Amino acid sequence: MFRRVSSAAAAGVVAAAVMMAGPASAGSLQVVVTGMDAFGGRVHIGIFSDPEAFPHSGRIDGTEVPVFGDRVVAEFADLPPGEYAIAAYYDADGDGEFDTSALGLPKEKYGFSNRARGVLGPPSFSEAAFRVTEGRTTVQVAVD
Ligand SMILES: [Ca+2]
Repeated sequence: MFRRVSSAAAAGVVAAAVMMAGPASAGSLQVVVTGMDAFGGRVHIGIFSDPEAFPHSGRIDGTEVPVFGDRVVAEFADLPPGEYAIAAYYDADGDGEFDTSALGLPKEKYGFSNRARGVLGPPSFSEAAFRVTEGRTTVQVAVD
């Protein structure tokens, strides 16, 4: 009986500590994108958390990084811990669009977290998903 009371009290202390931590409980995410084969253009990186919408909509954060070499690095701060997936593409001609052929086939390089590759379409969220925890998480994405 005493044991039960003390563990409940301990849980209360932990809960209070977590609540007081506030923004410190958020994670940061470093995304490293590789596979660009030219100088110029921009890498577009999108972060998703909605399994139903990925990767067509529901982008919760994202950025564009100019390409001056074979890799770019982007940092995202204040992400609540949880599951995320990344979609990235290399906008080689810098027109702000992911270029596709008349048949809808990609003409520019793209990639997802976990090196996920869909068959006849993008991968599912679960195939590309990774976990962000408190502290820093680094994820690599190769465009191809
Ligand atoms: Ca383009």
